[in-house]
Amino acid sequence: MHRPNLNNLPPSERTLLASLIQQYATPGIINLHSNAVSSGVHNDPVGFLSFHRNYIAGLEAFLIEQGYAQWVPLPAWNPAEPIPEEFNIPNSGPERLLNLNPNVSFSPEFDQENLTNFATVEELGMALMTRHNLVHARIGGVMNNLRRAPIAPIFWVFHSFIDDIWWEWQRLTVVVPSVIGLKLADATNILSNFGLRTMRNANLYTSAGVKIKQQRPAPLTLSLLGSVVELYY
Ligand SMILES: [Cu+2]
Repeated sequence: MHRPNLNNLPPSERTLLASLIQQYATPGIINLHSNAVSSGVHNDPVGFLSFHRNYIAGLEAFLIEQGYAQWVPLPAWNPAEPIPEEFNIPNSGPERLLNLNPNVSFSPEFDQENLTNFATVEELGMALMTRHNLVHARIGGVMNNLRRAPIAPIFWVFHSFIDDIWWEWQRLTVVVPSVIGLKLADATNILSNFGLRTMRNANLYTSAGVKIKQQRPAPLTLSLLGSVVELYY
């Protein structure tokens, strides 16, 4: 796993992170997810993965903006472990989380050494969705309400965990298509079909085509008509 484990953070940091997530999760942000539910994202294995990756990226951008780059990439909560008390939100009212120990393991099927048994992203996404649904159902409360679930901070770090599995699968399997010489917009389109996206970063320039760097979130850098992009899994 490449995202830090939420349960390894000191409680005071978890408290702060949970409150920042709540600040970010305004009604407009909740609606983005609710609209995605309406358009069927949770029945489409690829849409499921890519929608939530972008959704988390919005929070990560907010954290950077607020001066908390240390939580980017967003920490991940493994649902084989209990929800930490600082993430027991909401803890009262009709939407309160009902079960802090859903006890759902993603092992061994989603362990690194078994990930390549998923031949396609559709297969992986389908298997992840099923297991993911069980976690939502077992936590209950607002987490069992697809349209409102992102009001719970645990939603975000749980999806961070799912995304990390996809990221790892991509790292092991995805062949990055050549986009050298294309305009940034065209390259971005092609790459998005592979679940990859471009980002500007002038510090990681390489003119030698695709280069994989061992850092999270594993940027691949290439030269596109003189502009520099990073490809993030
Ligand atoms: Cu979910």
